[in-house]
Amino acid sequence: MSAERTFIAIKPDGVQRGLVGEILGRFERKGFKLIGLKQVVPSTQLASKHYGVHKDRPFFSDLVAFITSGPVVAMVWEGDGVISSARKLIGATKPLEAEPGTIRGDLAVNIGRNVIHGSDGLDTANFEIALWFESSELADWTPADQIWRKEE
Ligand code: IDP
Ligand code: MG
Repeated sequence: MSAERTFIAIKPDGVQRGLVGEILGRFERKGFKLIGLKQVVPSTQLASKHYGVHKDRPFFSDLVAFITSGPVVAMVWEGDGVISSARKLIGATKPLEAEPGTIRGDLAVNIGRNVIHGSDGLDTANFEIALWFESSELADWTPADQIWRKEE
């Protein structure tokens, strides 16, 4: 059985503000394993599918327009409990309510420019990974320090 994986994306504001290394480094330093990484300007079709759950919300068209406005850094990270842990690293949706120490708490102020996306559950993670990545773009590998990364 393969370990848990999640889909993480640095949104166009994070890329434009030069925060890619800062954000990527937090996941790396935490001890999660990088499985896939690419920069892509998403199509409207891709963005609409990705945010399909929000299609009836008033901010949907702005959200899709924003996410397709420039490069997004799309990633897959793997590790024990990575889905919920990544959500904790990211922080609350509203950056002004996100705890200091979280990515949004430290790096953002605006809900429409909250720098990063992370899958909110197992089904969402599987859906989003398959939506953004071909399986050939995902690398299964064993870090040399794997023993130090296990939960117990
Ligand atoms: P999440 O990114 O923390 O999972 P969701 O509720 O899934 O938050 O919303 C997806 C994205 O839509 C948010 O990250 C944010 O950029 C945007 N969004 C959510 N609620 C609002 C809002 O009330 N106004 C504007 N944008 C919003
Ligand atoms: Mg969400």
